[in-house]
Amino acid sequence: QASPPEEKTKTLDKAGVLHRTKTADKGKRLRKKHWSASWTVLEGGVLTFFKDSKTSAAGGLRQPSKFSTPEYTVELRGATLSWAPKDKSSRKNVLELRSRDGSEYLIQHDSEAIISTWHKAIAQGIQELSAE
Ligand code: I3P
Repeated sequence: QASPPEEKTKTLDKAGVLHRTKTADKGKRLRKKHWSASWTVLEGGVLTFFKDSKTSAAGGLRQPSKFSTPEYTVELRGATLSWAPKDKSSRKNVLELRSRDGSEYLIQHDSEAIISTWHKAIAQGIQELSAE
């Protein structure tokens, strides 16, 4: 099946492996945190967490959905991003992303440099969508 035309003009903003966990689903707080390392792609105003870092990274940067399954997709329009307060996690370098529909994700990387580039890219994505 051919991709819709808008798929082809999307620009890939960023991709890499991050630790993430979902903490709320449409306003409902989830009881348990399950951190996992996942292939993560920021593209066209959407942040996609793939199921498993090994299998999805093998699919390559472009069109990873052909090779692996997205686990969560977060529409950045109307989302907010901030550094997570200390009580949200014992980990360092944790970002908290809240989608407009009330789902929440923690995003983490041990490298401050790497998490900072994600912070910048996601914040920029959110800002660009709000400016439209
Ligand atoms: C949780 C697990 C998480 C941890 C969480 C624990 O235990 O260790 O990694 O979150 O802390 O409850 P379990 O595996 O038994 O579910 P962080 O790594 O983000 O600190 P929390 O209870 O303070 O959220």
